[in-house]
Amino acid sequence: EPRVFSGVQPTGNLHLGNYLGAITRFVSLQDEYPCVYCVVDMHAITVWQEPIELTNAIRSVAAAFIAAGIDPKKNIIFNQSQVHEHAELAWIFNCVARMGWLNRMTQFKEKAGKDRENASVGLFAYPNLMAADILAYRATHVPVGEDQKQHLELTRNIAQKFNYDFADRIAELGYGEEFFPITEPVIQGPATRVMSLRDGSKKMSKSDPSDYSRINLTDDRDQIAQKIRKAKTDPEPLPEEVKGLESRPEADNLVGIYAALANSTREAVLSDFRGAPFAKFKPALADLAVEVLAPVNAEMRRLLADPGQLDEILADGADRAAEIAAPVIDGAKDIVGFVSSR
Ligand code: AQP
Repeated sequence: EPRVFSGVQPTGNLHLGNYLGAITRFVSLQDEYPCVYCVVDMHAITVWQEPIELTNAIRSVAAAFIAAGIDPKKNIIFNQSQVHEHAELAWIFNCVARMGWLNRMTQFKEKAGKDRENASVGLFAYPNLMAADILAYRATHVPVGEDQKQHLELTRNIAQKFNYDFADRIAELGYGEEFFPITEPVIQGPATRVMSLRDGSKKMSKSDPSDYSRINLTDDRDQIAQKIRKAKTDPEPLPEEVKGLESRPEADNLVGIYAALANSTREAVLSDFRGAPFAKFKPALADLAVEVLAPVNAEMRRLLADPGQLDEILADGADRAAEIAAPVIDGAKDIVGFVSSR
């Protein structure tokens, strides 16, 4: 039975990469599948978060989900730490996943940097918690940006190893051949990897020290226009065909952003602009970005003005999420051989 799950970390300002690579994809899947979208606050604390900022960021991600068009009645929007099943399943997965698998995770290497001895244990085990998030709902499809591909591969490996290690028990208890599905990543659209506006070789990221590297969902019209005007480019005009974007990372990035904002493709954008110079393309991109983001921004502000209502939406979502996750985690505990108290 198909189900979509994905999460976003409440770790600072959401940016255009999060929006185009993930959140707009969440919206487009909601008519096709039952969807569960999570504010992954337990992931956030794998690196230090000021408590008050974390609280605000949690509500801000929930507001962004709703402002972007996710319907919290039709789907589930909730906060990871409110559904304890995630942590329980993550512990079981800590005991399924191998050190060698996690040692290969490039995100840990990037985030831990040179001072690995000082990284939190949570940052290292992060992908196991992510596997638990997904598999607690037996999710079959996970929309993410390109950067999460390796973690999803790990989720598949964990599901496979669990299904294999406990195969006899899974069959004996009547679950058939596999208890956890082998989840498919959904990495689609023209903006699966939005790059920094200052450096076409780095992804747009919340933690980049330069605010000019990214467009935040909270930026106003002037900030958006100024950041696009200052975005790094080469001196050539736009090519007429997609082939001409090869080895021009900054141009490719801006055209990809335009295509995603316009719900179009790189091909169509290039054919519309017919080799225009950046002096013409950038203002058009800025106008489009403002046109798309301004209503999202306004709706986020409106929602954030009533935190009590957002908290209610999250609490309701958590109740509905737990209804799905609880029997799955009970099943997993039974399979492992724990004695049930119920
Ligand atoms: N630049 C990006 N382009 C496309 N998709 C992106 N995503 C993140 N950056 C880009 C996708 O957004 C979703 C939520 O991401 P996250 O906040 O959970 O984690 P992250 O990837 O660690 O985000 P950041 O902004 O890059 O934060 P830092 O700076 O802390 O590393 C995911 O689906 C992700 O793929």
